[in-house]
Parts: sequence; C-alpha cells; structure tokens
Amino acid sequence: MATRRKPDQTAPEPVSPTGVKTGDLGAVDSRAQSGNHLTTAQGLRLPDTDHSLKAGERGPTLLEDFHLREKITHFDHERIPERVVHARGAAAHGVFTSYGTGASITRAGFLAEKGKETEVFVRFSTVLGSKGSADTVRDTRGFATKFYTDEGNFDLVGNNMPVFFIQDGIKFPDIIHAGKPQPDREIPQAQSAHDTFWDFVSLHTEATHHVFWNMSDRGIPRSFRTMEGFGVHTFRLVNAAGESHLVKFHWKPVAGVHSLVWEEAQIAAGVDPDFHRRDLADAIEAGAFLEWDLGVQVLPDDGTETFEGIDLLDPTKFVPEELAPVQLLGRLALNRNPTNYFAETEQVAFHTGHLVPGIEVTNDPLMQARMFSYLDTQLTRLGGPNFSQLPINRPHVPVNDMLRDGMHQTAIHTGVAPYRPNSLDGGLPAVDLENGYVQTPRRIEGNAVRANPLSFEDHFTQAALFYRSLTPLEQAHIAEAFTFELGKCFEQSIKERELTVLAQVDADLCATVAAGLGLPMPTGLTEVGEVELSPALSQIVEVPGPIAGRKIGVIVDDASDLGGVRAMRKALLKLGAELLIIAPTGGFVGKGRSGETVQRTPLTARSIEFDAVLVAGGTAHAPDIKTVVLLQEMYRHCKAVGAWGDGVEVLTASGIPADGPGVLHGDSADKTFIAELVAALGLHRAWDRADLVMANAVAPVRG
Ligand code: HDE
Repeated sequence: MATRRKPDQTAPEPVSPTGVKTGDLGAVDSRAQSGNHLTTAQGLRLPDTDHSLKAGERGPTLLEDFHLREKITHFDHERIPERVVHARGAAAHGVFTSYGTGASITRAGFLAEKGKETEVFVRFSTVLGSKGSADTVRDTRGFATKFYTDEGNFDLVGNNMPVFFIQDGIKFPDIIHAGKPQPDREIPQAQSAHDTFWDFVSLHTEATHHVFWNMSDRGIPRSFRTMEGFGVHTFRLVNAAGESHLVKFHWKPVAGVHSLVWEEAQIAAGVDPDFHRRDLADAIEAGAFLEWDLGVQVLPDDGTETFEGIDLLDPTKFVPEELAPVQLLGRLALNRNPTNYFAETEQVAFHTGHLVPGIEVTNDPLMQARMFSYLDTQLTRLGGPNFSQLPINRPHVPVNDMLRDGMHQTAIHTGVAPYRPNSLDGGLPAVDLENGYVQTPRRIEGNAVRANPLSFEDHFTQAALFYRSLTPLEQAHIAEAFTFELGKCFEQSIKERELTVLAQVDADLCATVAAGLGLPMPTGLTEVGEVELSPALSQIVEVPGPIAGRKIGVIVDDASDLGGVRAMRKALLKLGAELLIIAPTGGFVGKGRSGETVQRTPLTARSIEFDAVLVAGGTAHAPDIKTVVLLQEMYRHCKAVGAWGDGVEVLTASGIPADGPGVLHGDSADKTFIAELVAALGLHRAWDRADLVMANAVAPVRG
C-alpha cells in the first residue's frame, strides 16, 4: 500500500548541517561552514565579536548579550569526555585495494573482488595516556581501521601486538585501572613504570606474554608506518559457498617493523610529544604515503578451535608465522590527512561489532566482551545513540535503520511507520534474505559457568617463545626495560614477585633483571623448557628496506658544499625521504641563488627527529656543544651519521670515530655516497655499533 503522507509530514527542503541548501551545494562540502561573513549559530551576521555589550565603556556586562552568551556557552562545552582508553591518537584517511585473493575464504566484497578500492579511516593510539600525553611512551599502540565498504562499515579494531593482557573481558577494568596513573596523585602519566601496574601483572600472570611485548622494542615504535598491526582475536571468515575458516588478521608494514631506542623515546616525550602524530601528518602532506598489506593466517575451522596445540580462543596466544604463513589480501595506503581533528579523529567511533557478510566473531571471551563495550562507550563519549550519523562514522552506503529520535538526531526522517511489518510506508524498509548479514549457525551448549578452559592456564610458554626468538640485542632491550620499569616501583615486594614471574619464563633474563635491581634471583622455580623458535618475530633486518618518510639532517654553514646538499636532497626526495638543513642561525645559508633555506638550527634540532645526520663538506671544523650532542646522540642511538669531504673533521671533533661502525664518509655527495646513505637508512640502525656504545665507547663530550 502506498504511503499516505499528510502535507505536514513532508520533509523540509534539504539543508546541510551547516545551513547550506543541499541543492545549492555545487563544489561546497555539505559538512563545512560556508559564507564569508561571521555569523552567530543562527546565521545572524555580526559587526563585532571582540567587545561584550556593556552598560557604558567602563560598566558591567549585560545579560542581554546573546552573542557573548552563545560564544562562551559553546566554548564551555567544546570538550567531550576523552576515550577511557586509547585517548591519545592520530588518524588518516586512505584507500584499501584488494588483491582479490580473499575470495576463497570470504564473501566480503572488499576482500574478495580483485582491484576493488575501499575508502578507510585509520586511527593509531596509545592505550594508557590522556589525550594530551606524549606519543613515544612505552605502551601498546592501537591500530583501528574503519573500512567504508559497499556492504556497510567493517571495523578492524586491532593493536600493534598480537596478544592481550587478559583472557576474559570482565578483567579489562582491572588491567586498565592498574595501568592508569595512580588514583591518589594521578601520576605517572602514560607510563606502566609504577607500582599499581606491576602489582597487578605480577599477580595476574596471564598478562605475562603481553607484558613481554610491551617491554620489547614493539612498545616504542619508530613511527606508525613502521608498526605491524594485529586483529589479536581469532575471527571466522565465511566464503560464498558457506565454508568457514578461522583467521588471524595481520597488517604488514611496507616500511618494515622498526622502533625507537629507549633514550630516543624519552627525549622525544619532552622535546616533541607529538612525534608520531607529526610524522604521520608530515609524511602524508609530503606525499610519502603510509602503506601496509593486510593479511590473514588461515586456520582450519574443524570444531577444535585449536591449531598445533594453540588455543585459538585464548587472546594471550598467537600463532607463529612459521606454522601458518600470512596470506596477503590487499594493500592499504594512508594518503589524506583529516581536515579537522575533533570532527574526524576524536569523533570516530570504532566497534568490533561493525561487521560485514563473510566476517564473523568467535567465542574468544575477550572479544565477546568487546562486542558490548564499543557501542556502550560512545553513548557517554559522543553524547547519545546517534553517533553513527556523524560524518566520519556514516557508512558510504544507504542506511535505513528504523532507529529514531534520541540526542543529537540530525536526520529528518520521512514516513510514518518506523516499524516492521508496516503497510503505511509501503512495507519498507525490506529485509534482504539473499545478501543480508547472517551469523553462520554454530552449535552452542554448556553449563553456565564462570570458568576458563584448562589450556588458558599456560601463561609462560609463549612469553618464552617470544623472548627467545629475538636476537641478543633485542633481548637486552627487554632486560633493560624490565629493569627500568621495576626500578621505578616503590614496593620491594612487587619487584620480588615480578622476578618470580620472570624466573618461570626465562632464568637468564630473570638473573639479568635481578642483578640490575640488586635483588636476589628467586629460587626453586623452573623456567619454560625448550620451545620452537619463531625467527619472524625479530625486527632486525639484514636487507635494506624502503626509506619513505625518513628524515635526514645535514649540518652546513655558509662555506659548505650546498651543491652536494641539493644533489642529495633530489635523490632522497625521489625515495620519499626528506632532507632538512641544520645551520648555525635561521634564515638563509650560502649566497644568492646557490643559497638554501635553513630548516633547523642547533637550538631547534634534536637527534630524535633524524634517521641520519651528515656533515656537508666545507663546514667549519669547530662544532658548538649542541651540534656535538646532536652527533653523539645519533651515534649512541646507532643511527646513520657521516660526512663528506672535510666535513669528517666535524665528526672527529665531536668525538665520533670516523672509522666507527656505520659511520659514512665519502669525498663528495656523489652517487656512491648517497647510495651508502640510502642503504644505511634502509637498515634502520647500525646495530653493530650497539656493543660499542653500550660500553660507553663514545669519547667524552668536549665543550
Ligand atoms: Fe578496546 N576499547 N577494549 N581493545 N580498543 C576502546 O572504545 C575495551 C581491546 C582498542 O581509535 C574503547 O571507542 C574492552 C583489545 C583500540 O577509537 C572502549 C576490552 C584490543 C581502541 C574499549 C578491550 C583493543 C580501543 C575506548 C576488553 C586489541 C581505540 C573508546 C573486553 C585487539 C579505537 C572506544 C579508536 C578503544 C573497550 C580490549 C583495541 C572503552 C572492554 C583486545 C585500538 O570501548
């Protein structure tokens, strides 16, 4: 039956949320403000917004001043509650292009169809810190992707580590309360190095595996582009024929997996708390887009929910890639910065329950709890149930949900029958029996119990597998991280208890940490026996990777070889890397047309920003103390340092041995020298320097 609409139920003329008649939009973004005149929120033009309405120039302000009150009231309410976790984040738009290799395992069109492009929005985050905290703290990183697919939004709300602290979502408030700043003084901000965190994880040993990842170099990524991503839980993919497989999602960074060193992370937290956020935005602006391959480990859905003895419902366990290789499904490129941080990055709402046909959840008890939490949290954070109408959250397909009213309703629904079945709106909207989302029928039975399967009780084997699969250098970083974090704890009993945990994972590691803390090694405990190693877990590379997004500083002065600098910049730009000039003062260096604009001075340059620092030939030989510190930090952090021509004298004068490992030098900035630099950058660090610098081989700083 046709809709019978009374005249007063006709929708008004369409107007964008910012007041533009949608018919007049043309090239105007319907979400942007428009017009060149300042107005009130009601569109009233204003002649003055700097003076409140007062009873005389020196008199009190009048209550009547509606403009003042609107301006201040709105300002007073500009903030919304920050995310209870993952508050600190940065995001970008991009596109996902399917390789078409997923068709055999999933009917999800955005994965199954070769060459299919899907718009995405990705938000990276730390977990513990507040919105204004530093980017480079030691923490897990969120890696949340919203795919705006033709079948509705799919959100892959993952992390940069494949395992989690808890096996059951009911414990999430406990781990987060323990990790957040302590409730009495609200310190420390964005740090796990404090008593409550270590109190909890030393008592709650299922966290051990994740703690090892956090203490490893994965806890301090070099940039978002060098982070791996993981869906963590086991998902179920279902193909067009209805066959299902269990999978683990992986994001493989094209730039490789690389980290900061701890001292860099600490310096950056003070010198540039926006380190990762800036890097993301700068790189996209410069056209050095960030890229990942999305892949899956495909595991049989044979009813056992285990693979090679690994319980696939236990989120504290991962499946080594040697046992199940990652099969690539498509490529993600982040290529557009958000226009407005609040509207997009802050208001984006991810949810593990945003699924599309062909992708389903499993009974992992952590995932099950997440299916509740992500919708619920938006009600407080975004102020009501209509957050999916916000531009960043809207699906890019038609929505006809029969959800009505509520706070911040911006849709103007037509029709009279938001219920089913109806006859008044012509029986619409209709259900789609053919393509609609259906959960694959799965048998569920059992007693209502508060209990875990027995396999969940092994808390240490995979922690040992992770630790022992790394190189000695990466292991040393883990030992240092444990020693630092526990060294920051006040309660002796907490440190001692965590040592008993470490002793049950790996005795050598425990002994190193115990020695660092000045505590005895616990006795009577047995470490994990022999495990099959997974070399894929190591981040150390022997073949140089791409260098897009990397930053190279070149120290120059008026006498330097600026022609060489230009040749180097040109070559680096082609590879997506950026060259920054560091000169004694700001402004311009060199003369006339052969001069160069200065980007950094000794006051504004700090080593953390650079992946390599070089000294140009011809540069004066007596470096100031800040330049010495810059070069020494670069050397100590095992990053590329070098010089061409007599620039090498500056290195020597800074206490850098010209023949030290990974120190680059050439007669000029010629092709060979540039190729050496690119290779050094591609290796990320000159790790063969690590032993030397650990032994304090760098000469004392000369003032
Ligand atoms: Fe989250 N998590 N989480 N989480 N999570 C949130 O949702 C929660 C978990 C993750 O950039 C919140 O919208 C519970 C695992 C990311 O906006 C909240 C449990 C993994 C982000 C929430 C978990 C994650 C969040 C806070 C245990 C890795 C940031 C604001 C059952 C696989 C998304 C929000 C963004 C955000 C709850 C466990 C990743 C409160 C209850 C495991 C990347 O809903």
